[in-house]
Amino acid sequence: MFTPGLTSNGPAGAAFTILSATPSAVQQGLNDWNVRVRDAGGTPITGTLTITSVMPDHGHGSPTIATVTSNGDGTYGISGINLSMRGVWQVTLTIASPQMNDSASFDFCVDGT
Ligand SMILES: [Cu+2]
Repeated sequence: MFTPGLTSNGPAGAAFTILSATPSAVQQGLNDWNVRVRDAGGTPITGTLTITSVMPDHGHGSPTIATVTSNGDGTYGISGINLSMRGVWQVTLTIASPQMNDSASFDFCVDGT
């Protein structure tokens, strides 16, 4: 279940937070998120953010690729996260920057609309 502010921490200490989402509840189909990445001390991490979305139970990913835009302040806009089927999705965010490399995952159950 998605709630604004949902955070997942990576093994290197990065905190990936979904600040807001459109639609506000994760839905089957296209989703847009605003994401913040900080290190364990709360410093924003500006770098290259990538996203993957897969259905572990089905062995496939999204049929189209999301677009990530860095706002230059440790926040990122992600558009077109394509959760194309009902079921369990694992969405992984990965940050690459001179400060840190890390990744963390979110698990969602998409129940259709
Ligand atoms: Cu599937």
